[in-house]
Amino acid sequence: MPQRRLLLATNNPHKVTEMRALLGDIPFDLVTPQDLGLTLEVAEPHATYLENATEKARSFADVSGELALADDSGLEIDALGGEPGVRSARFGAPDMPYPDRFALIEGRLAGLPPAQRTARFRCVLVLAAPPPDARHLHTEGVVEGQIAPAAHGTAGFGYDPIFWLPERGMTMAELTPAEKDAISHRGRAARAMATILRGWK
Ligand code: ITT
Repeated sequence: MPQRRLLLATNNPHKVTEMRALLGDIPFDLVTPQDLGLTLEVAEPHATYLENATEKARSFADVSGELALADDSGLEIDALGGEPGVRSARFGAPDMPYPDRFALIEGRLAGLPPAQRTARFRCVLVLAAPPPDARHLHTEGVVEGQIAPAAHGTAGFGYDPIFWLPERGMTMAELTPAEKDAISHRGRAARAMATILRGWK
């Protein structure tokens, strides 16, 4: 019997790679917007991950008629009052290269000791059913760390090279993909979502 489909409601290829690994054993065929020939840019005007992720999941489910899973995530730096937060993908300028963003952040944290460089990655996943079923639900995951003064590592994406994991003595970008998945914000949110999807009727 063909499996049901789950649309990964994202235009970020790094998220797709991580979600494929994290949701590999659920009873759904994972498809991307590209697989469906779908081009959809959803504005993310809201102040919370949950509102933005709900908007993305709902929009993709409505347009495609598929069960859709959206991810809204970001880096929260305590000394910057939680910035860049929901604006992580646009911090500095929408297309600013990450090394420039790292410099911007370090410019604002310069001189702070490690104890005042605390930060976390947060991920909110929203699952939205296609019409006429209007159900949606969410899971959330967090990983705590610090902002490293300089970038290290080449794995992962986004802010991973400056996200220092004190208990590992390395940045998120120095972990293998499997090691990142085991501890990451997305890994935590995805494992909770996988449990829900295994029981989804
Ligand atoms: P979609 O909206 O299409 O899913 P996006 O990249 O615009 O893609 P977000 O608005 O949720 O998604 O922004 C998330 C940003 O947070 C992402 O672009 C990175 O800058 C940062 N981020 C999220 N998860 C991360 C991770 O695992 N490692 C490093 N940076 C991450």
